[in-house]
Amino acid sequence: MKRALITGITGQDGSYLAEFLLSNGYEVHGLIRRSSTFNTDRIDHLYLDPHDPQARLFLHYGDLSDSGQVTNLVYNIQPDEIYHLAAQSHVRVSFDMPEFTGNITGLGTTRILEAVRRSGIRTKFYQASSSEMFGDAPAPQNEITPFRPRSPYAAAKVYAYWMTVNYRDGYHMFACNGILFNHESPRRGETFVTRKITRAIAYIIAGKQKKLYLGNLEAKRDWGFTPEYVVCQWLILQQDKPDDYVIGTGESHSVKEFVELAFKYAGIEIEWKGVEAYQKGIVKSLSCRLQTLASHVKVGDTLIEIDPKYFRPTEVDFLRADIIKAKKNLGWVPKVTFEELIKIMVDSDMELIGMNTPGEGKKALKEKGIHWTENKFILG
Ligand code: NAP
Ligand code: G4F
Repeated sequence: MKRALITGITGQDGSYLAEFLLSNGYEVHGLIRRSSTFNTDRIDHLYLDPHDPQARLFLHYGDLSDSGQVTNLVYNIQPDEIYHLAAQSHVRVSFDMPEFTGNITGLGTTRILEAVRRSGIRTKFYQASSSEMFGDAPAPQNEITPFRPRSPYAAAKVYAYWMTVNYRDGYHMFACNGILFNHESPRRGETFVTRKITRAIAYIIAGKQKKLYLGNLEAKRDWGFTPEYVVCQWLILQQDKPDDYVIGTGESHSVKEFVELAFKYAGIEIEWKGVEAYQKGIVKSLSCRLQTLASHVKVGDTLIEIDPKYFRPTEVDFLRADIIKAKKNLGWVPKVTFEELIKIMVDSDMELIGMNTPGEGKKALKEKGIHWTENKFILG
């Protein structure tokens, strides 16, 4: 039985990766932070009491700022594979907390790499690198595109990227970077833009929220479906040689397009009025289904407004992945489209607050052989 250590197991990616590795026979160890409230919602469905002979998921307290504990864990667990996903991962927050972000998102990687080196174990190491590192480098971006980071988060990730490369070259470690473009899912954190939008739609329809306040609507991202991306994280460590890979869909869409399609799927057609960066999203028309489901929403209502507090001092305008290398070496191609991703997320957020959904998200997944039951995705 292979043994994996996942840092960031309570996060979006960590939870899907744990699910994937467990379903492939791994023993999985996860690093979690002590918190005064439970922070294991995303993995509770995977957890068994450690006394249970069937238990293959084990959680350990630790923090990326604590090199002693990180080293102990790496040495004691002796994992075959380490997936280092933990980070202060929010770009906007990194402008408010640049030093903390450098410590956790940047130095955190060095602490794990050093723990591996000092404990002398042979393990494969995956670093969760990010398309944010490309910053304002022209799209499409691939493995040889120069990094031009535009935030403290991106700068910290560039540092961690190069530390990973240096430990691979200097100490012959099987250390790899997965340079992942944005990936989303029903388990995405609620303050990232996609989930903020799909959750707001459900709340607006349920009468629990009046408006959605956003920042820059023009930024373009290459958005994919997370359960497919964690398979790449695993594939990267299954290759004969350690290497770095760009993972994305090759398609890019603006935040505005995401808003329009998500509202439309829920039955609300949006039109934009007002000056460029401060446009308002107004209800142009409502589907029959919605007129019955949400009689409090009316044509002419303003549902979306811009709040400048969500603007960033420096923005990344346009990300689009060139995934030729991943296709060739990993044999990986994403199946879930942008429109399907939106439907999956809207369905899920509506379901979460007990509403009937249009249901097309689930249908699309089924057609692609991805089964979505009881909060789990099983990739065919
Ligand atoms: P996420 O949902 O924000 O999860 C972050 C994880 O890191 C959580 O488990 C969090 O624990 C943990 N963490 C944060 N600070 C920590 C600390 N000081 N010590 C230990 N654990 C800590 O992020 P994600 O979307 O799953 O992304 C996973 C990784 O991929 C991150 O490194 C992110 O930067 C990178 N990435 C993400 C994307 C994307 O589109 N999602 C794209 C490229 C790269 P708590 O639950 O206790 O907060
Ligand atoms: O959803 P976002 O916060 O994601 P961002 O900044 O692209 O970062 C995510 O993807 C990276 C990969 O490229 C990861 F490395 C990182 O960890 C994280 O997962 O913002 C997307 C875009 C930005 O251009 C932002 O300015 O949406 C724009 N935006 C507009 N209004 C907003 C909002 N972003 C957020 N979070 N909230 C808004 O209200």
